[in-house]
This record gives sequence, C-alpha cells and structure tokens, in this order.
Amino acid sequence: MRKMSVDYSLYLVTDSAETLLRGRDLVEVVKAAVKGGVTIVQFRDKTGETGELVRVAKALHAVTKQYNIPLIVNDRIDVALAVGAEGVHLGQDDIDLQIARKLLGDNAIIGVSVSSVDEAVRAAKGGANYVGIGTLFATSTKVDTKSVIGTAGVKKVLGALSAMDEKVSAVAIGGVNLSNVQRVIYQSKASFKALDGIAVVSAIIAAPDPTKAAKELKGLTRQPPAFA
Ligand code: TZP
Ligand code: MG
Repeated sequence: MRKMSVDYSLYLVTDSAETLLRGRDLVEVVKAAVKGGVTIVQFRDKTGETGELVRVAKALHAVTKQYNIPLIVNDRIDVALAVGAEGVHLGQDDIDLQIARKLLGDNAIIGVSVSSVDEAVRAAKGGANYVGIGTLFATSTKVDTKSVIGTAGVKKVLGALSAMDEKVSAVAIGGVNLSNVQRVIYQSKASFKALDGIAVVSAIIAAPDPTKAAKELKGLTRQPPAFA
C-alpha cells in the first residue's frame, strides 16, 4: 500500500441498501459524492459475497484514485488487499489491530470504531491512524449500535486523545447531516483537540444530489457556526 496524507474532513461511509441508494448504482453515487468534495471513502458492505465485494471495491478504488483520496474497506482485510485499497476500518469485534497492521503494513490507514474513552485510548496505543467515534446520534442507517454518546461523549474521547503522545485523528459518526454538522463540530470540541472530520452515510448516499450534499456539508465544516 502506498503512503498517503489524509484529509479526514468529509468522510463518506457507503451503504449498499437499496432504500438509501434510491435504486441508483453505488459506484455512480460515490463518484458524484467525490466530485462534491468527499475527502476519504469507506466501502462498507456487510452482506455481499466476496467476489462481488472485490468487484465493487475495485470500481470504487478507480474513482478514489482519480481524485487522489484514500479508499478504506470496512472489516475485510482480504478485500482491501485484493484491490490495493489504502486502508481498513475495524470494529471492536473485528480482527485485532496488531494483526491487521502486520498484514497491511506500516503505510496502511487503519481506523477503529470507538464509543468510549477506554476504547479510544486502546486504539491509539495500538497504533490506529484514526478513530471513528460514535454513535453520535441514533440513526436508522445502523440500528444495532450499542451506544449513543452524543456530542458530550465525543468531547470526552477527544479530551482523552489530546492528552496522549500517540497522534491519532478522529471523526464522529451517526446521524450527522446538513442541519447539525456545524453544531456537532462546535459542541464536540475539547480544549486541545477538535474533530478532524465528520463521517456520514445517509446525508450523502441518500441525498437526491450527492454532489450538492457533499459540497454543502464540506462548506459547513469549513466555516464558523452561525450560532457561535
Ligand atoms: N457507525 C456508527 S453509526 C453508523 C455507523 C456505520 C451509521 C451512520 O449513518 P448515518 O446515515 O450517517 O447516520
Ligand atoms: Mg466491523
């Protein structure tokens, strides 16, 4: 895997559900989103057959490479390796971080889902490149989330990470959309560490115009909140 500097500011996580895609092709939706300014893409598909996952991942990678942004594969190290993706995203019950690092190498971007200070500290100490903090707000995109932690929970995690020597980036996920993104960034901010980005599924994947949605979300992440 080649080393890549990473901009986490607008992190798109995909979902292959027809209802979110509105009958559209995932690769086309991602292409549109990337055009609108998504800075990193995670291919997340919990149900597809391996051959199909590799096929889609390869198509997505062709898109992300064109824009020089990283493709991260959720759960599946084999799929990431098969297409030469830039990294993987691991949940708390997935393969051990050290094993993943050994398999993927030092240049790989490895992210870990965390919902508490303990999990975040462990991920940082274990050499994760970034943590996905959540679930921020309850969301119908992922109903099996074990904990909804709100901006107060995200802030706690950021505070703990800021006190560590390990450099780890952080994004928040769960229910982020155009109407709350500025508030999320503002309210999550700990004294010495702010979020490096926000991760969204439906706010872009289910948007009628994914390019426009990405453009607007990105604009809002870069401008001071109106209410501050
Ligand atoms: N992990 C925690 S919440 C979530 C994942 C993958 C889904 C977020 O979806 P949405 O549509 O951005 O709320
Ligand atoms: Mg997982």
